[in-house]
Amino acid sequence: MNAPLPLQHLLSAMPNESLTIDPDPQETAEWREAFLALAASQGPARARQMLDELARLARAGRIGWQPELSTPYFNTIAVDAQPVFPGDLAIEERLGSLMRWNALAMVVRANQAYGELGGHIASYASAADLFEVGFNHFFHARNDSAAAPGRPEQGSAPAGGSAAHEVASVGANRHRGDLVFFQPHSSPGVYARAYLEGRLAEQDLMHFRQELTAPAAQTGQGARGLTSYPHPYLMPDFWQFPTGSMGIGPISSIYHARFMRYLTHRKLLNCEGRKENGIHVDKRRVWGVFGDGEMDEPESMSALTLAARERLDNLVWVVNCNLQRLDGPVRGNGRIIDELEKLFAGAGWNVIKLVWGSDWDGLFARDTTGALTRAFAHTVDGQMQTFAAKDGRFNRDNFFGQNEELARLAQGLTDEQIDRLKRGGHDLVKIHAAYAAAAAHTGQPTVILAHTKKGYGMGSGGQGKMTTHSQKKFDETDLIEFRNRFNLPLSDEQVTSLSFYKPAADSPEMQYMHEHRQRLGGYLPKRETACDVVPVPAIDSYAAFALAANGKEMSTTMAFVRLLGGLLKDKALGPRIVPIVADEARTFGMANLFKQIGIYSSVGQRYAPEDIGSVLSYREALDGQILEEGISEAGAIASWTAAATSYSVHALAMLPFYIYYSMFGFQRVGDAIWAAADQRARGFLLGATSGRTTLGGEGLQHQDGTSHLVAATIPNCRAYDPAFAGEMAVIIDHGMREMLVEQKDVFYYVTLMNENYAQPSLPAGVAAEVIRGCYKFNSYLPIPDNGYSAKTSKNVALLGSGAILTEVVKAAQLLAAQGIAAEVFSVTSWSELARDGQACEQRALAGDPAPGQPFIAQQLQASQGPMIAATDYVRAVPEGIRAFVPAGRRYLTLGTDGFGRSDTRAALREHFGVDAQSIVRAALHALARHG
Ligand SMILES: Cc1ncc(C[n+]2csc(CCOP(=O)(O)OP(=O)(O)O)c2C)c(N)n1
Repeated sequence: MNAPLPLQHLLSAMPNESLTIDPDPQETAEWREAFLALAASQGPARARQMLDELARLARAGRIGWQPELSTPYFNTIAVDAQPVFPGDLAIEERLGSLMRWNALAMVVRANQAYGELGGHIASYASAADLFEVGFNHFFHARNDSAAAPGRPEQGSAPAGGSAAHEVASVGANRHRGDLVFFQPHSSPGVYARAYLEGRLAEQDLMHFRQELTAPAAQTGQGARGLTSYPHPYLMPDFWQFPTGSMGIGPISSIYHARFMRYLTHRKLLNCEGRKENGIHVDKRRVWGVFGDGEMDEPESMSALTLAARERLDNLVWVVNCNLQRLDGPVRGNGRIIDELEKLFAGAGWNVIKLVWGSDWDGLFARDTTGALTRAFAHTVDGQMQTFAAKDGRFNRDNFFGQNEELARLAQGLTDEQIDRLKRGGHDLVKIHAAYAAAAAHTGQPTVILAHTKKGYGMGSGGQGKMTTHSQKKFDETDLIEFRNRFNLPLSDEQVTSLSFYKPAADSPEMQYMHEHRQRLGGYLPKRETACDVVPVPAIDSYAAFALAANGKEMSTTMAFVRLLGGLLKDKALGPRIVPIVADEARTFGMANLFKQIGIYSSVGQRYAPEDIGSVLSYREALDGQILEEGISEAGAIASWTAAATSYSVHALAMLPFYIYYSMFGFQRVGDAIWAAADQRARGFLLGATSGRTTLGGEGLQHQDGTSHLVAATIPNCRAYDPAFAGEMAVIIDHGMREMLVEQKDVFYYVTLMNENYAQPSLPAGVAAEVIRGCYKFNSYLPIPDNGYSAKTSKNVALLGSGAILTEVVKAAQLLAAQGIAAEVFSVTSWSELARDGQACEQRALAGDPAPGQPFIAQQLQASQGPMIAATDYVRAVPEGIRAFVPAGRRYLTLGTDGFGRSDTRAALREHFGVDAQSIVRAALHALARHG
């Protein structure tokens, strides 16, 4: 895994503290010499073999020795193992400097105009070289269209690449692109590149973080506002992956890489390297550039072992170790690179440390005693940050001045040269070597731990400063210093006026930049949406049992699983379905699917399952369809997001159904769902065992009473709480058509219950009303036998959703028995009703003379008397429609606010006041007050 180090570093690295009490130094020296002689004469492979053998002996003898997972603070790739840099260093450095400048100018200008806009410079300053090497040499754009990759239409990019590059791009024609996750606070740098590439105009840059005031938002034309961070929702033709919320990018990148394997293994889309018609098509990779602070997020870490277990060698992470986060150092008193090295190596990743730049090579070569190794070994990151923030003189005195050996190493260097000694993540040659090694590595995911400086080149005011994360004000001196530092071809006037700079179209820089992107298939980031229409079968062909249930008893979960089984059998749609579970398939009665469609496993099934003879046998298979994610809701939702965005990322529409305990959805991984919404996900989330009282004995932590509240806040999420199988079928059918046929960017949240009850057939003609959120289920008139007359009776309208509708129906019957006429409305979606009402209101406020009447008002119009709404969710859910129910009538809501309890459904419903008796009481109370 790690390339060999020069021998003197091995020598210096080996002594450790235990040797200070070495009882037999002579013997120790003999062993060391023997080992070094072996390595020198027979090479590293033989040396490793010998170490393995010794380790085996130590283990067998219970010696209690543990190998260290960390290596010295050096580059993993030895100088003589570096490939020749395949580009023009000078041009790439000039280009990089221009990106840095334009990014800086964009942020500073925005803040000069409006101090409140914010923005970041320091993160990109540290990541710029990491990005640029990727852009120039590694990040492959999608290029699977018939046409060769063209130049961007917008801007003034020159036409035509060299003949050699045209040929190269033909070879790249069928590549569907790498997936690149950009560190969010570095977005200005990505915009700066798109500007040089001609994909964004100067006017666009002038509207960084001004999405609403930009002309495009006002008039639909002209400059558009650039989003703060990568937000596909807001720049749908540009950003692919939202990364603004720390941790979501990392975990998402792993599941995307795994999903590409899934598509390959299921023979839906080959993402591996291969020959096609005699042309080599490169393997598609996922590249993720993330922050070292971001690695603290549980989501960042939680799927590392999955990536290793799945041998995801299509995944490369570049961790930008600038040693700082927002407030201060990531590990002031330790070394984050060492810590991450151990962590990733322990998880089974290939680790490439990219610590020092090329100008350190000479120092290491001259350091025959290992003084540098020893110095780094006791330099913690907080100190390293101080070295970054101070000048060459300080570094000479305080780092190289630590002892004679170090001082001697620095003797030939001026203070300025010391100041400019590069960290690995700022050295294009070293970065290229690391990326090339990562791309060539097989059998494991790779992480590159790139040592950088936060605010690199931002001068005395920014580089390495504790406050640099949010620095966006530069005075004239700082700007001139920056110009000089990066040799920018700008006059003082251009600098102080923060002019954007773009070289002439025929300049070597621009030619070079375009040619390199042409070779890699075009420009990125770029989000595309064209994909095939997947036909959805007629609803009767798979859901007749639910539509005409005829009073059959079942739960809506059972009905859903049966419906899913039917859909999976459809020839066109079936293969596109991705059932996802987080270790709860048996809870939801899905075990029958194990055998029918198999559980995806990248290695098939290497064991005879205990239940092999059973029809429900646990079957893992290479082409298995179910994604069984184990107990990781964060993983399962990332997996769902990968499938739900396949239509865009892979131009292959897939339809994920992730079914889970509803409590562990929006509450547990709400932010990940929000990110999926940003990414315009299309798919179904099924919140099963839902409702605070419908899931009986499980108690407080399991009983969900809030998911619909949160779901309602996500604009492209359509949330439904159907009571009956027929309603559920209509909703799923409609959702599939919206997503697969009409290709709308929506996803559906549907709650399912585990309570068995008689399922009525869906009344004819109500399907459209089910989708809009409410239909009249039935009327319950006073029973004449009891001496009541319909004419003289009082009236109520009862609304209910999900399993509580059964309580509402019982209540209606009880009321009828007491001489009160009750009309029952099944509310399938409180949030859709509320949105419809809000839309009417908005139209009215906008002066529309015919804003329309809210749908819920229309539905309730013909009913009379007070309206009582009951759900298994907190009252705020039915409260959402209060403003839109018919005026002048009492509207009373019943819900399940408070903590859940373990008990029977009946006891729970009584406790929360959502049982039939409570509904009756509420109706009588309302009638008493308002008659
Ligand atoms: C979930 C989440 N929590 C907090 C933040 C606020 N935040 C933005 S950047 C940042 C520090 C990032 O540090 P690091 O990952 O080291 O990146 P750097 O900018 O230093 O390169 C924080 C805490 C966020 N964006 N997302």
